[in-house]
Amino acid sequence: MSKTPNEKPPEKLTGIRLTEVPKTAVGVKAIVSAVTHVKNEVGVAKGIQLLSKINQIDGFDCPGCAWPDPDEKRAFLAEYCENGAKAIAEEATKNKVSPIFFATNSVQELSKLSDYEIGKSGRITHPMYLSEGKDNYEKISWENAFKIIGEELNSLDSPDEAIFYTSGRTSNEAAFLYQLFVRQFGTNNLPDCSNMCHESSGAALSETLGIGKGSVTLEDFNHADLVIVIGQNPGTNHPRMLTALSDAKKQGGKIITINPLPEVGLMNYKAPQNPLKWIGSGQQLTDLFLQVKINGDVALLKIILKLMKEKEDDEPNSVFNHKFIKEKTAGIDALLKDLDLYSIEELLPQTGLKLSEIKETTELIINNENIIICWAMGLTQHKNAVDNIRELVNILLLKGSIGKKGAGTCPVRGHSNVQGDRTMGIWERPKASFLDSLEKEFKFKAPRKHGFDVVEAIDAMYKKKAKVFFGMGGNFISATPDTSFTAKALRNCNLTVHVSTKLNRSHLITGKSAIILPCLGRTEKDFQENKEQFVSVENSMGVVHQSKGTLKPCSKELLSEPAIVAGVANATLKKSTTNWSKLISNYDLIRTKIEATIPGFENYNERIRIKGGFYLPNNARKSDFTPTKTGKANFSINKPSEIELDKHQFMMMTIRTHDQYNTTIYGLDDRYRGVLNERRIIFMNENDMKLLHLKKLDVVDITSHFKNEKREAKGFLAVPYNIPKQCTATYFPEANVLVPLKSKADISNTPASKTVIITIKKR
Ligand SMILES: Nc1nc2c(c(=O)[nH]1)N[C@H]1C(S)=C(S)[C@@H](COP(=O)(O)OP(=O)(O)OC[C@H]3O[C@@H](n4cnc5c(=O)[nH]c(N)nc54)[C@H](O)[C@@H]3O)O[C@H]1N2
Ligand SMILES: Nc1nc2c(c(=O)[nH]1)N[C@H]1C(S)=C(S)[C@@H](COP(=O)(O)OP(=O)(O)OC[C@H]3O[C@@H](n4cnc5c(=O)[nH]c(N)nc54)[C@H](O)[C@@H]3O)O[C@H]1N2
Ligand SMILES: [Mo]
Repeated sequence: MSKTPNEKPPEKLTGIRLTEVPKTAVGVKAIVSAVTHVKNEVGVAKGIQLLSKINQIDGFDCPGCAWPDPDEKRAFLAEYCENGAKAIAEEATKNKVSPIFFATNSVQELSKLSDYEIGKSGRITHPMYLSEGKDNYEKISWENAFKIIGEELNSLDSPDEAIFYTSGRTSNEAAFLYQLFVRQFGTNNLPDCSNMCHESSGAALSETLGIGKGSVTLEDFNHADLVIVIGQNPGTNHPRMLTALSDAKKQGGKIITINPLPEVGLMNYKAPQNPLKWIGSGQQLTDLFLQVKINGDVALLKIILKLMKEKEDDEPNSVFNHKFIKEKTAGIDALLKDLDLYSIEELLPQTGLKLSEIKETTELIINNENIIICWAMGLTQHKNAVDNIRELVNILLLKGSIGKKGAGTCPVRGHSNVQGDRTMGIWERPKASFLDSLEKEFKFKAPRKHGFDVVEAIDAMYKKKAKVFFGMGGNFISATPDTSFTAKALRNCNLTVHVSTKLNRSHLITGKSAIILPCLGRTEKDFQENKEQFVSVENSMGVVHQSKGTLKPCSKELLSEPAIVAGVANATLKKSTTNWSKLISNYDLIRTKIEATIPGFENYNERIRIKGGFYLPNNARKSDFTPTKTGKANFSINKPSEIELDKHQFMMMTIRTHDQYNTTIYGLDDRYRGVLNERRIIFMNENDMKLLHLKKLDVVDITSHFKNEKREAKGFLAVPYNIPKQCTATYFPEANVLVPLKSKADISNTPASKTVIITIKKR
């Protein structure tokens, strides 16, 4: 290839406009924005057809977030949101990336575009091959594509030299087949987007409560006295959660929000389902807002725990639920002893808060019985991320606020089937019992050695210990940290393969050769042997339900994800005892196999046909903590952040705008934060800007510091914002070049994308 393609997004600015930060979320503007996106991408008629089927019982699961659907009532407008509409518009777009497109645009040329421009090119219509030394992808038959993949995989010295990544949109059926193929091939190298997402939640919850998933159901929000939303921006990322919060408030519940930013969606909300309420001032959601400093959460939660303990010491039985603690938990003495090691004075500066605010919060926790705690990436992407979540569990356990109506844990998942993929065995560290059942059912020897997670996979490719990268969805180069390092890692591979719907940067940063396998999206009809199929997915609350596309596929050449797995398996596995072609002829056959190997899927084919699906078993929901090591719910001892910034340094979190889905950029606006038509910005505290002699919209270069390493990102506009001192925010994925690969969470290995230490220099 003549020149190396760019792994970094271009530095060019797009013409920023700043507006007032809006006072309310959703309302008319959200509807207008949704309809405009749908109209522009797919057209009016098809758009209406699509919107009427999102999250309906006979429709498809929204490819947006994993927030659950109500078990019973589903109104036409109720079950989609602005960002869900954008997600489907993006998938159902009229724009096509055809063989002619690839013939006229070299990989190098395409890599000069922004992620926004690359994505807007559209849906990939044919399998494509970039052979060694070529500048352009060329059309290839499915048969030849599978053959090349099979030969490359079989030429490896060991199956552990291949990496099989998964993004969280893959259906249960496809995920199950995929992990089965990978294990029959002989490796557990199954990293997934979870490793960068809720892995910290899984680790903390399994250890403390014996299940890596949340415990609440949607109905619990109607019975909660107090909902705490910490490290999460539902107004943008899980808009339908605002309805649940609003319902909680209607029943008299209170809401506490803990976030470095006053995210507008949590502050004030106008329900999209109720046009009568679009006009007027909306509903105040948050009762108490704690504007915590980035990574100040453990310090804050420790102060709360200390205040709870003080009150309990003063007035026994006024705070702790002793009956629950005695019967259900282990480790309280160690926790209480550890709390004495910290002083409030010492912890307070890390939070950036006033003690009076924390006292008010503690009062609400003390005086309410049923507490739900919701969180997302604001807690999971730090060095002490697992501590963050375990500390939340400590609070719930002291109150006995779990395993009963209106109370419990609510880690709000990202991708629409990321939780289901894990249930199906997409995990680099599978349980022995899971492998035992696979072996029994499929009569093969499953590999037992744990595989690579995302960070380890990048390192292995960098060190040439792994030579083939296979991505089941996702956009590995743009989603992972340390963009330049990861690019080198991918370029070291002999072959990179992506199963994708839309063009993205990962198709351009390739191994010696590369293949794109275009697949059907959620919104499209899937026929196998002339019979229409449906798939199933699991939402954030453990409900497994159907999803069935309604549109004609955007190209005749597309295959479904299960069919692609079967194709690769047939071309790779010489002696498989599994009849891959038969399994994909009718997805009921795959579901029968899932039922035979994974607990909780009894009568899968029958129950998946029941309206709304079924709940998977959840021990924590039933107040049963026997699966933990002690057989009880475990209190834990956690550490506040150890990061100390020097005077010139800032903490940077990388967050999502209102106009993107991870690396898929819908548009260039962040309407809820008053930033239009620009993504290369850095939100800063006004006083910090003064100290650096920065004026609004000055251009700055950012350097991140980790151990002795430095990383640079150039050309960002400084935007004064309501954010705590020494805290800053930039957008993901533009700022990923600054996130060091080795800066990651203890235990879960999740990249610390919310605690990047930076310095800022004016141009
Ligand atoms: N429209 C849309 N929907 C999405 C996505 C999308 O990109 N677009 N992505 C999906 C995915 S995969 C995921 S994982 C989720 C992500 O959903 P979120 O976790 O809500 O997404 P982020 O933008 O990363 O926002 C993190 C929030 O945490 C806050 N925060 C950051 N650091 C800290 C901290 O140290 N402490 C506290 N208390 N708060 C902090 C930030 O200010 C921000 O409000 O959304 C899913 N849904
Ligand atoms: N700095 C920073 N980095 C982060 C984060 C952060 O907050 N900050 N968040 C992290 C998180 S929470 C996550 S989950 C990861 C996300 O990481 P990924 O899941 O890898 O990234 P996505 O952007 O969601 O993937 C988008 C691509 O998926 C493909 N796609 C879409 N739908 C389908 C489908 O139905 N099937 C198939 N096969 N392909 C499809 C399209 O080609 C699209 O370009 O990023 C992580 N990276
Ligand atoms: Mo995520």
